Amino acid sequence: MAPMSDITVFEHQTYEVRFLSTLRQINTALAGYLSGDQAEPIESPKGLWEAMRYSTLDGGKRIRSVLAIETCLACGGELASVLPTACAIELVHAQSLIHDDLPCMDDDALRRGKPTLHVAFGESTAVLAGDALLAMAFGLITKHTPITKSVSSETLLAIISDFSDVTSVHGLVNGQYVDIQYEEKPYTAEVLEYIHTYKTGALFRFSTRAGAQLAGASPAVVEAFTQFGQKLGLAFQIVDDLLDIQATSETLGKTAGKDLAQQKATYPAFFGVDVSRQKAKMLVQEALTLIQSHPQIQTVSLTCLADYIYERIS
Ligand code: GRG
Repeated sequence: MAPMSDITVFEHQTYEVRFLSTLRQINTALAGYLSGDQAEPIESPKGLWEAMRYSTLDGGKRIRSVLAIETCLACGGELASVLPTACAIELVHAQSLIHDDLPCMDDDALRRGKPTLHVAFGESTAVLAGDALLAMAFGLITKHTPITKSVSSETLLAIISDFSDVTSVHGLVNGQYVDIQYEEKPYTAEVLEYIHTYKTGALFRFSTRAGAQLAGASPAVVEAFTQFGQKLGLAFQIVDDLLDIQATSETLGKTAGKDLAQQKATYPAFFGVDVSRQKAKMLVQEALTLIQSHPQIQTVSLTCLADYIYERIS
């Protein structure tokens, strides 16, 4: 598929190499943070750490954490400032997937191309590993973010406060709750947007907002990135819904066709495939317009990521 924006194929290839390197840095940092039992082999609960690593390392597109990092860099910030928050985002994302897959939620047996955590380690370990990842995420931000000229303690407090909203009843939990309430029930376009704004949009919104805050960006730029993440998150979810009906379980690494089977509120079920794709495209374009109006932002890498969100096939 040709890039949606005016970014050249060469620029796309150049940035893909850079994103792979960013992804490796995220994975290395995550592996370090999750090596706790290796420091204290006797006292530490080995099985729990193994479960946390099983679901967090070795897989995942890392789109939210890469977005956080690229936003920070695009605003003139430094990798060291944003890396702990980027990893915290991945821990929360992993936790949300573990709990989403549980029998009492979406009841899935396949995630990231391997058995889900409760299938591999048992249900109680899966619940506890998720709990541990969620709480640990907050610690990563407070313990590992260096305080610098552009990142003050006040900035960190604001980020932690946002993170609390995103991971609670003001964010993912709310989206998941409403999503489950509407299974097999009639819903409106407003309900659909509400579910995905919270369930998926909230973590994308946090990722780009925090990325800008950690670069010491102005309030206007932080606000632009807040909306940017929100729109990209919604576009990501629409494409996710489309892939659920158009791709195979093998390509996705998770069970395809699940939304239809569980009669979930999805964009293609409500609007059809073509309108859904148009909506995703429009959201990506609107997101890019928001940041293009700030000349101090380096938009090329983010434009490539936005293109990827619309064009991805897995
Ligand atoms: C306490 C934070 C918290 C959450 C608990 C279970 C739950 C409430 C929320 C579930 C939210 C959820 C599963 C949203 C789905 C979002 C989504 C599109 C996931 C797929 O993301 P990808 O494709 O996955 O980025 P990879 O595997 O690539 O990382």
